Amino acid sequence: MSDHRKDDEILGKAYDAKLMRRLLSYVKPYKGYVTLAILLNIVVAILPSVRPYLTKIAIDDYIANKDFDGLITIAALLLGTLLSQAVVQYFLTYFTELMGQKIIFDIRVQLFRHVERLALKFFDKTPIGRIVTRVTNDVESLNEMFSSGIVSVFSDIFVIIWIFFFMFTMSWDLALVTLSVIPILFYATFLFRKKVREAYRDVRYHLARLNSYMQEHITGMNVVQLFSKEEEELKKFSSINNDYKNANIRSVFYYAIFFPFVELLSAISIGLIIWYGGGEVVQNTLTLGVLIAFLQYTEMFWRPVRDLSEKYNILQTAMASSERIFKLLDDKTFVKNPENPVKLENVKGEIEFKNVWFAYNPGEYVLKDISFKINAGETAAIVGATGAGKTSIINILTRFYDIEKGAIFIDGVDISKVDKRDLRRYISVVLQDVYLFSGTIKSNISLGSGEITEEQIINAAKTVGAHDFIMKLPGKYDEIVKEKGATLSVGQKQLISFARALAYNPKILILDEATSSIDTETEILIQKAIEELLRGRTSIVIAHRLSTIQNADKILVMHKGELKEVGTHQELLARKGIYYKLYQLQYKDQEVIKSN
Ligand code: DCP
Ligand code: MG
Repeated sequence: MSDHRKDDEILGKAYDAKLMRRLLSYVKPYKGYVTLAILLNIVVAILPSVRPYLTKIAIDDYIANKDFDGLITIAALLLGTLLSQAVVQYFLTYFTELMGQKIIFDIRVQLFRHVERLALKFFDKTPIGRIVTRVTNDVESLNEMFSSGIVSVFSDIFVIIWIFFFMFTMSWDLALVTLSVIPILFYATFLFRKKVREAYRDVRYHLARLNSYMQEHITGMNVVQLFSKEEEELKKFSSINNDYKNANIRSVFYYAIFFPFVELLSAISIGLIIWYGGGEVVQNTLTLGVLIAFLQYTEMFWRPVRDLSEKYNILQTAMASSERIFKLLDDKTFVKNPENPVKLENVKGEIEFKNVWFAYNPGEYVLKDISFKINAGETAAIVGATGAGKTSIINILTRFYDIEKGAIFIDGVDISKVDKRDLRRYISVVLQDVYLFSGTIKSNISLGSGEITEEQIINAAKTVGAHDFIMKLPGKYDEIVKEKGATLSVGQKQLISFARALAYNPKILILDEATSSIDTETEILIQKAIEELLRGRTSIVIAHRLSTIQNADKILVMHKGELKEVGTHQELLARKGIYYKLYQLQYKDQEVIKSN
């Protein structure tokens, strides 16, 4: 957790050359847009800077000489610059937004593809909210940089350059006087940036706290309500919310000081123009037109200056975001695929574990020296107390996690030498908690696989006994599954997940039996369904039902990460060991429902 906290606190430099180079690599495919944007920026910058100069000509050359035709020409020119500025601005905005959207589209795809490939180990450590934030908020702040940030920095700089150019050509001494406040401006900006940067870090930190608190509590809402903890949770939330508010107010405070201060500086330079320039006009060393043009230029000058300090924040946010995005992209928690994978073909389904050691965290072994063999077509039941390592056996057989020592074989082939996708093609897993996706019943059975026909879907549903209840739904197989199947019962969801496993007709079936109790009628359905599922294929069942255990060819008894006993129900009972005790404690009282 603390590691991720740090993630959100990444403050980053406002400009980091290495990060920027990597960011710019995303811009490369859109070089054309960038060139166009820069050209349009130059035009957009020069058009307004010409206007005060035109004003000066109007006053000094035409008004002074009472040249009415000249005035009309100037007026037409002024109007022309205004109109063309509007047109160019339109294209500029359009193309830069387009470019920004295209770039972040690419980044989002890359992020999603990367996250899909990450090993489950990564998700054990990373809260979902954080990954979602990367793909949404962080990418969005990059968009801001690409579309409004970077490009308009150019136009701000060009505007300033043009203003300087016109000011110095008209009167260099007045230009120097006007710009004498600039050192103060630089110093103020420097202080402002530093303060805002600190405040910004606080804001991010408190926002991250707020988000993870919200996420946790929405996920666990039923628990909160069951135990009537709403009031207390609200109090905790309010305190976090309050910290966040205060952090925001602190950051706004600096803006509230800085912007009026810039206004003040701008007023001072106007005062300087009127005092120094006015004096020169009186002494006839300066024309009135130049004085008025200078007043207009000063007004124009401060807007890009103010914008630039805002851009600084955009840049800084984007840098921090890109650092977090790249950190995610650089996370290489993959389950390694062999370079020259062995092809699994005509799998019969024999499974063998040879001296397997496994740990989720280095050194903390949850599976210790496990060896067993399941022949093709056999059903093996794994039993053991909670935390004994049953689910872990499944996790390593499907290569969600890699083992530390030993080897696992399917039909005599070491699975670490097989491509993960190839391996998983032969294995179907039905998990303890059924996960349904948004979509239809049909798409939840086929998981969108084009290889599975409608007929196969319906057959699978019929075999596991899900067909009847599906046909009673208003939309039948096209019924929309809402919110992870919240409108279906636990038993119904299980039947759907059985159908899903069966539709793939796997050689090896793994079933983590749910412990949740269901009514007798559904229980009969499910027992039947399980019998169907296991028929004719190698199966490993983490069994909680006595019926499943009794029907198994082999029972593997796990105890604290070790495989303690192997045998049939009768053999193990006769042994009077761990299984015997488990049976007395857990299974004996289960009524075996005769399904036929
Ligand atoms: N464990 C872990 N990290 C995970 C999953 C589990 O550190 N991502 C630990 C918790 C247990 C041990 O591994 O101490 C074995 O967990 P299993 O999930 O294999 O336990 P079972 O499946 O046997 O338990 P249950 O019957 O409760 O499902
Ligand atoms: Mg388990």
